[in-house]
Amino acid sequence: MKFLQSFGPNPRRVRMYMLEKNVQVPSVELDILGGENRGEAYKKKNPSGQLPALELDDGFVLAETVSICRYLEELHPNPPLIGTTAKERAETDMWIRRVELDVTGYMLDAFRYSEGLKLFENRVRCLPEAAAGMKEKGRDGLKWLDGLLAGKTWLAGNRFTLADILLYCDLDFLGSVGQPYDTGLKNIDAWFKRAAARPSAAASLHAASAQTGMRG
Ligand SMILES: N[C@@H](CCC(=O)N[C@@H](CS)C(=O)NCC(=O)O)C(=O)O
Repeated sequence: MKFLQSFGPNPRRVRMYMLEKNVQVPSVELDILGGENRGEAYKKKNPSGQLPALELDDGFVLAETVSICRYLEELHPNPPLIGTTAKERAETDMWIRRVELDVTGYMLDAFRYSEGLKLFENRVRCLPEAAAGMKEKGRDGLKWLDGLLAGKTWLAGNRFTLADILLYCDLDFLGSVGQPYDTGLKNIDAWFKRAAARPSAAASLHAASAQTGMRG
């Protein structure tokens, strides 16, 4: 198995997940800032041209951070980061969808259309005119999550899950590229500090973060 990875919040999600699991997979580094992931060689492996991906021993290439983590969870169930019962797994999935569809998906696309435009304009269709509204949609979603976190340690209550990893890696990155969360969201702020204090948070940060100033 090979972990095809780079600097960036999505590869970091899988790095943090693997650190939490104490799982080591040999990795191959791609130059994401130089666009190696958009070249034909990589797109033959992952047609989306995005990182990360997991190349299995039979040659199959699994993309999408959540799908990669779900696969690793089946191989390495402990400690559970998705869930041990049908209800727990579904609950984690519910939070993952809320995080990605109602909060960070908007904010990460808005980054591509504004602060990240120079990097992305020749890679994907960019909608600069939509950026401001999408940032607001993301902020609305985060405010909603703030209310849902009241009285809880993690999104799924007492269980630290993949959903927390996704939200943490995305918010940490977004804060370094012009979309810091509102620290007036007291539940999000306390939750963020708890997530940042886990050893896997610092250990998953890519070396390129220091040079670029972007936390990924
Ligand atoms: N939905 C994908 C998103 C992957 C993604 O957006 N990866 C970013 C890195 S954080 C990327 O490849 N950006 C460079 C590019 O699109 O050229 C996943 O969950 O893996």
